[in-house]
Amino acid sequence: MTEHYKFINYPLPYAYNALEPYIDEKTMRLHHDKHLQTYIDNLNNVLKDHPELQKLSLEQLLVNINRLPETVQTPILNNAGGVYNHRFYFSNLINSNLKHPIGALAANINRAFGSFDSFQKQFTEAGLSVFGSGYAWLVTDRNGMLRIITTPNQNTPLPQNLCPILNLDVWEHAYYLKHYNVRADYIKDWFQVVNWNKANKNYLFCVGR
Ligand code: MN3
Repeated sequence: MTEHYKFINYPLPYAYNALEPYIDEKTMRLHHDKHLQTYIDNLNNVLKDHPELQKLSLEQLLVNINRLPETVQTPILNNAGGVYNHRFYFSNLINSNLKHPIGALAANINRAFGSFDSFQKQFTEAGLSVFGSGYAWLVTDRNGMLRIITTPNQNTPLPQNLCPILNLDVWEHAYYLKHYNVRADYIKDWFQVVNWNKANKNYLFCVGR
């Protein structure tokens, strides 16, 4: 994808109510149309005054974050990160009957974490361990090994050369309307709407890169 400035907010690849009853329509509307839109608008505003950065993709901005002009590092980290993380989150959700990993990803989750059950426990713990706002991620490292990590705020795994397979948004805006303050309930429901087909494709991309 060679998308660069000026970024736009693509529609969700499913209806706002498609993830009901696990993630509610109102949350999806606000999350996509307000929260993600704000990150897009703010990113465009930062880039407006930096023509030298306008040809860079989101990934290029984020991988090279420490080499950007110092004054734009934080706003680009927060806002390009906000766009990247939300697009990734939304694109890995679906309401289907497939509730577990498939293919090469399934085999390697078993290898790395013992079983899908054990993976779910460890991933849930990671999501619960994020203090304040951030994400839990399933990534591959530079050796292609699966790892669970967390990132604060809108940081991404990209500068650490980690390749994302799944991310779980644990900012309160992702769940507060339906699950109130009970992040564990949201994580349980999120597992019902993970797009494991897409996750397996992400995995194959990551180990082939
Ligand atoms: Mn969010």
